[in-house]
Amino acid sequence: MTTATAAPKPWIAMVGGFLGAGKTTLILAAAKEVSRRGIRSAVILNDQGNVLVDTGYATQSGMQAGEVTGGCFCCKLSDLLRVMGELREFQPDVIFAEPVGSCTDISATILHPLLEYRDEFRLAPFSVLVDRERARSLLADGADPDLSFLFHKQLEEADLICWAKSDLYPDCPQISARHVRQVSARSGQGVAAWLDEIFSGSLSVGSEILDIDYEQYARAEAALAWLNLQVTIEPSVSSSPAVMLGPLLDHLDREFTANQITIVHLKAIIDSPTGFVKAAMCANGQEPAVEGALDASPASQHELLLNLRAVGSAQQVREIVERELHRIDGNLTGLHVDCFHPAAPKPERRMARREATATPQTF
Ligand SMILES: Nc1nc2c(ncn2[C@@H]2O[C@H](COP(=O)(O)OP(=O)(O)OP(=O)(O)O)[C@@H](O)[C@H]2O)c(=O)[nH]1
Ligand SMILES: [Mg+2]
Repeated sequence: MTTATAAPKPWIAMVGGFLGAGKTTLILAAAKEVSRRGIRSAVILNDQGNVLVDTGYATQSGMQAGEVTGGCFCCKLSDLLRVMGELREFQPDVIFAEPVGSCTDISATILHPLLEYRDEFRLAPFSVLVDRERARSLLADGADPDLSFLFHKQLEEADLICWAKSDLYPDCPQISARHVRQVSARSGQGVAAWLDEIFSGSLSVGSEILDIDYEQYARAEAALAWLNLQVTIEPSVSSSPAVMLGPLLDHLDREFTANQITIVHLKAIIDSPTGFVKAAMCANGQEPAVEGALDASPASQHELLLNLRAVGSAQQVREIVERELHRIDGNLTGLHVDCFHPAAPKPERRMARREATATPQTF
């Protein structure tokens, strides 16, 4: 790993949680909060494919971003270490890292291996974000067994559970976990206190190592269809980014619902010379959450990135997305679509024994 700078050891803060839990949004809110304190931060995004909406969003938001693509952090640990080293060139005090939202066993395959690099990095406790509505559906009887398995495993290995989106859900259900708090990236509630806690040295890192059946884990991840898409759109009539994106998401939602494909997280970012717009939905029929330049002027060219995670057939998902894209009145160029069911996770390393886990140093 690169040790080119004489800067103090940066913190590595892993922020996990299920697809759509609010990881990227919280990291961006946390970056603003630490910046107010004069602390520099960077982020590492991660995905099974390439062409990441999250990286586009983080970069548009002014954050120094690196990414590990083509597999989760655990299967790409050497890539994660390389990107952590590369980001040190920018002398961040904190590097937030967001594992793939369907990924688990992070304590054994990422945190404990990273603890061996404590001469170069300080590791913060592992925060796992939980969306209350997702928890309600995945903890209920009759929940999708694959998604429920992943969700339970993620909760089990958290050093700290954060009930996310507290602006929407002020109450959080009782769960048996040692450390729990509430945050809202949207209102800012709890973000500063969360940061204070993870950098206080008061919580252990990698306190739980999972007992996990990798065959079941592989089956659960493979139940998801994964689509990452990039395209340049030149509409016949100049249009604002919001006008380009809104109808596309509406049509996709309608078609997925008609074909019994369950949206787990559909997110898109459209970048135009007049501004960018990001939109996301975490369920069929949900009003998309939209951010960015909603009032941007019409433009003649737009770069679209779209990432979809859904329960259904990858082949069918690809057909629907390509069909809806081609309904747009205009020219499409540079279309690149990756669509697959995630391969079985094969971690580069797995440490089944617990290391010493205290984090004694603070800022
Ligand atoms: N109201 C509200 N919405 C939020 C908050 N945080 C995130 N969201 C919304 O939740 C959706 C998912 O947020 P992301 O930050 O993309 O979630 P993620 O966990 O990074 O998702 P993946 O990377 O796909 O796993 C987006 O529509 C966000 O705008 C919050 O604090 N309050
Ligand atoms: Mg994200």
